[in-house]
Amino acid sequence: STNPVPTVALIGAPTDIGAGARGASMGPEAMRVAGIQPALEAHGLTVVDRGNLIGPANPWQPPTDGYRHLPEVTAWNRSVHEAVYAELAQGNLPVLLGGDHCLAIGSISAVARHCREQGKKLRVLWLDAHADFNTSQLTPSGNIHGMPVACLSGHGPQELIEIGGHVPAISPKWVRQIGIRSVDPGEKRFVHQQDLEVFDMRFIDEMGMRHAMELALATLDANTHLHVSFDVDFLEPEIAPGVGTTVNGGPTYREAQLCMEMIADTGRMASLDLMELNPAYDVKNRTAVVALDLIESLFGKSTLMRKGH
Ligand code: B3U
Ligand code: MN
Ligand code: MN
Repeated sequence: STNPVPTVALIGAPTDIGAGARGASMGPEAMRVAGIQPALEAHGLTVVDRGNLIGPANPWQPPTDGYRHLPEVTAWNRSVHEAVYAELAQGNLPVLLGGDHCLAIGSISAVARHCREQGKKLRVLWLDAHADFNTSQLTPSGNIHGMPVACLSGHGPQELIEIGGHVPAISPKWVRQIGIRSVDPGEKRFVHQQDLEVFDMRFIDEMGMRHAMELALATLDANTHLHVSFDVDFLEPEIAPGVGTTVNGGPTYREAQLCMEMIADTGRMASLDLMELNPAYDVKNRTAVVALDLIESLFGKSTLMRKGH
């Protein structure tokens, strides 16, 4: 791509407000300890660390009316929305360091708002073991980190679906989900009903990561903003134990690398979420190191080896 390389802006969102296990609040610091800023700078990128956003503490209460911590989740997402939107408005590439995946409501609504204002198309790649497409009626847990794709698509509580000022923030048609292997029964029906395009582990087993990614990245053009929402539980737990909700049978290290490299090759990634990293479940920050390695690939770590390809 001949586009100028944007400044990468790291935004920490240290909360586990939407999760079912505590500890994702420590994710941003674990990525800094793993060395995210110098690692990206070593690839020639300009990186600014905006530090951490501030929001309400986790009161650790049971759900009410199908939602756990809805007022606190709303406050955190408003803050994430403003921070991500501000970076995009300056021409920067925001990297949201979560924090649990409920915060994708704030970040992707900001990306969608930016795209609407700039007349750009949006493609969202959702790398996750879960579809995150629950509603208060369908959820088995009330945890809002299981609901962000539904909320962004206009199915959720008013205060969350309207954060970007436009309801729905996105169309499910703009989303491609990769690596999915744990979907609740009612959620499964809703995914089919809303026509979400899902490349689940069965598809990846049969067709390979390469084919899945070719399809997921098809029809991107020069006017497409590509957003990657990377839930660390996407990965096989053997290589990434540091998440609250591990699900066996995820992409291997090699499959995940190929996934990231194919995204990098498009030259279209313009924003990123790195979510659900949970140091309380990790072993010697191993999962943060793996996540950083994959993020480096997203930013083109291996392109030199493909020169003249
Ligand atoms: N689908 C389940 C579990 C879950 C979704 N996302 C995560 N876990 N991380 C739920 O509670 O909605
Ligand atoms: Mn998720
Ligand atoms: Mn997940």
